[in-house]
Amino acid sequence: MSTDTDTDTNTETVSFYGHWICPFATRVAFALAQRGIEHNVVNVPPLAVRGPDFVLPSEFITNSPRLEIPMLRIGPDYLADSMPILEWMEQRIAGSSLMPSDDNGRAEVRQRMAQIDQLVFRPMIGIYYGHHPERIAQSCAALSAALAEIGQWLHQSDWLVGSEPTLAEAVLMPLYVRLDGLRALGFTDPLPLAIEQHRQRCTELNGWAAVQWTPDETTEFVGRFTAYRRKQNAST
Ligand SMILES: N[C@@H](CCC(=O)N[C@@H](CS)C(=O)NCC(=O)O)C(=O)O
Repeated sequence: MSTDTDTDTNTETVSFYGHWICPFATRVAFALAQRGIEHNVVNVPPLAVRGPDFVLPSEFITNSPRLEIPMLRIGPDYLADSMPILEWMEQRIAGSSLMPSDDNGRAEVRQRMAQIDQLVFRPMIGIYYGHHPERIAQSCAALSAALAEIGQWLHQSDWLVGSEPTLAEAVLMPLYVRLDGLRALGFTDPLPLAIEQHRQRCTELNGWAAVQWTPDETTEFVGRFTAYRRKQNAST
């Protein structure tokens, strides 16, 4: 893995604005922990989870153009949006990189990140925001097809790109974090063996401990979306 960076700003304060329930925030939380980057955590619940008295931090309002988590501060600078944040962390914070040192390897990681984002996130979110059984079944089928394709990548290596975990693992991690919740919400297909083995390996990484859900968090996630489905179905 590369230790090349444009500038060494490891002495700068890093603050992470996120929330456990947000899959995009999980990507950044994982990368911070996996890389061992010291940081402050500022909990910013998404709108649907926010209590009525919650006040958004002023610097979040100023620096997250869509008012979305995750947002990261490095020294005086801020950035929102998970994929650009992951890249920015690589440029701004030296050491323990999650990118290969060669251009081809980096290009492959970026390609895999984009593929995971496109293939996995839409059906994954479609499962828990789905309320019509047919749409939920379609999302489950699309997620299984995505995992079958990603499973192929793992036939050459233990990791999604090359011989070590990379930012591609950071992008996929939210699936593994909420898998039990997805199961409870109707995703019953077995994981391809290569994906199950990859999931197991990921749970042994340092970053996993920072993002894994407690049983209570899984229960809260399932309860929220069960109630959401009930409400949607009652109004249609
Ligand atoms: N493309 C963004 C999406 C981020 C996003 O959708 N965040 C949600 C929470 S999971 C959010 O903050 N929504 C605004 C809100 O709920 O207040 C990324 O990859 O970071």
